[in-house]
Amino acid sequence: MAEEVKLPALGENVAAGDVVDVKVKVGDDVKEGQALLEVEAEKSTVEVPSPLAGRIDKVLIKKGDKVKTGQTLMTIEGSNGKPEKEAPATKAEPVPAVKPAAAPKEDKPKERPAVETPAAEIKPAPAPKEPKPQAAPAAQASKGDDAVIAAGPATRKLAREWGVDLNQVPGSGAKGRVTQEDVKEFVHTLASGRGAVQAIPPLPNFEQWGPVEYKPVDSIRRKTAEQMILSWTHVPHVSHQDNADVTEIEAFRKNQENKGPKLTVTAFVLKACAIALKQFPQFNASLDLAQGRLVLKNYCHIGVAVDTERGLLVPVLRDVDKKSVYDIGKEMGELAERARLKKLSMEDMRGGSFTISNLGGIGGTGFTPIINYPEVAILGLSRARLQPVYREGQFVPRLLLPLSLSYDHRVIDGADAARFSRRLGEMLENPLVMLLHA
Ligand code: CAO
Repeated sequence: MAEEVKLPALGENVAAGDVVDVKVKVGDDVKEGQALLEVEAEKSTVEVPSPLAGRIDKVLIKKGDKVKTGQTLMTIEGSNGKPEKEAPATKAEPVPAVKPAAAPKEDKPKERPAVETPAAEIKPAPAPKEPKPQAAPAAQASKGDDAVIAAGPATRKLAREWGVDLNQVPGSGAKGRVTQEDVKEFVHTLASGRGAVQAIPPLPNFEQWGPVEYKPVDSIRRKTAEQMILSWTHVPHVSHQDNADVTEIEAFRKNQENKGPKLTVTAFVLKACAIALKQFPQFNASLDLAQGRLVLKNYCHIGVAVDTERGLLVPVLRDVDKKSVYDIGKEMGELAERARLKKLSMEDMRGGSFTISNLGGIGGTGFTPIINYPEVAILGLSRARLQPVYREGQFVPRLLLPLSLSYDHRVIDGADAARFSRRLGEMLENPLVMLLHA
């Protein structure tokens, strides 16, 4: 009898994804573990491997389809007409692990060294290690960490459009299922209490003013939009601007060229941030209003915004405080490359406690980055420029790097933001100071 291949759990609270590639067709012989299709969810692409060796009997999905966890994707006739590996008696439904999809060959720059596939496979729905995002004070406490939110597609669509995290919505349906009415009620409560969320009015028909084109919003853009709405509607942002004199760092960086791994200004800023975050722990925190506490993190995992063809991705560098500038530079280069080659796993993008967004390689004099909720601060960098600086009675040319620090004003006061930025500036101006810290 043919064996059904079902969509395994893609990650915590990830109930569905988009099929971006189907790698087999009916009649194809496949080996156990061979990639059958690629599914994109939560900004990462994962391969669904074949659970057995055999011949493809039916393909029930196509590129572009939305698929849910547990949905039958295809059926396979096992070698000799039966599954090669019997499922253990206790296991009712075999759910294979999924792993990050390999990059398409044509995307791979010819002269770059091969990038290793991450060794660790994504196991179905690992136990969550970080708290759920907290709602505004008007909202009730969120559901248990393990809860996969039960809600229909129309409810999910409504929640997405209104920027509502379904984790936060108390469900009134059977077994706690969240209904459209629950989402509306939730928004109403928030809006009447704090005016934090407002329904977006429907768009006019633009065709009445001229020709238009329609481009589907892909899952990465959708996820980015959801995250931005969540942060922008719940967090009172302030952006503080400063400059850091990176003349010495730039001279050192140029001097080090071809003597070791490539160093960019971002690697030095990451190191400086790791030191400053220890000195200003409220910047390395999350606000838990429901529990009435600030969660101060004793680890330093910094996300770095990476601009890719598919949109913004934010892989996370772990334990930046424990690494040298060389190691940080090397690791950041590898993560950015994996982001651009579609090789990041969901785990690579989780658990950050602070974020850096460097637009300086492109240009600009300053901007107001949006905090990567549930973090409380983000540092934006713009293009470092040679500028005349008045020193000891004369103007001298110095390379000034604009720093734009956005912070959650519920947690961080303006004076602390100014101190934090100045501390960064001092370390970048005099990088030897960084040697004094682990
Ligand atoms: N000012 C001046 N020069 C800068 C700079 C800055 N702020 N940032 C980088 N540079 C320089 C680098 O030092 C490097 O110079 P050399 O070629 O002389 O060595 C060059 O620009 C290219 O750097 P890079 O961009 O390849 O590497 P990076 O480590 O500085 O940055 C990364 C890595 C991933 C941050 C960057 O490639 C990137 O994707 N930036 C965009 C982030 C983004 O989209 N943010 C917006 C998020 S919100 O929509």
